[in-house]
Amino acid sequence: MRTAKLIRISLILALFTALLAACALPAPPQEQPALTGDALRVENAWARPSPMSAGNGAVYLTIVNPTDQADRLVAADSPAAENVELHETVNDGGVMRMEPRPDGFPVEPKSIVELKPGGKHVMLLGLKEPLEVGQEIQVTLTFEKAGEITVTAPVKEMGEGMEMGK
Ligand SMILES: [Cu+2]
Repeated sequence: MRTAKLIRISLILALFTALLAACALPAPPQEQPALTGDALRVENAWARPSPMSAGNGAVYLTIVNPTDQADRLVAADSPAAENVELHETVNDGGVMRMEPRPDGFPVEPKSIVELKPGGKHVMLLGLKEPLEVGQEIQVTLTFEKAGEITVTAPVKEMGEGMEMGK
C-alpha cells in the first residue's frame, strides 16, 4: 500500500522534472564550445524541422573565434533552399518578430557568437523539400576574413516551448 503510493509520487515527480527540463531546453543539448585553437570555426550546427505546410526553415550554430582578429559572418547559402538569409529575431514591445540582417553578424576577436532559437539565425527560404528529424543539410557560411566554411547541419527536434521566434 505504502509502496504503491511512493511509486505514484515518484512517477509524478519524474514527469514534472521531464516537463521542467523540456521547458528549460531551447535547443538540443550540445557540447559547450571553448575558445581554443588558432582559427575561426563553426560548431554545433543544426536545423529545426520545418512544419508540413511551411516552406521555410532555420539553421542555428555557434561561431568560435579564438583569434585576435575581428571577423564578420556576411552570407550563408545552402543547396536545401532557394534563398538563404541572415536574420535576427527581436522582441518588439512583447511581439517577437524577425528582421533580415543584410550586413550579417560581427564576430569580435576571442569571442563566441551563438545563432540560436529566438535570436540570430540562418533563414532558409523556399525549402526544396521539408526538413525532417534525422536528415542532414549542408550550409556554407561566408566570413569576411575566414572565407567560406561549409558545415553539415542535422535536423533536430526543438526543445518544448520554443515554437515561436525562429
Ligand atoms: Cu528568419
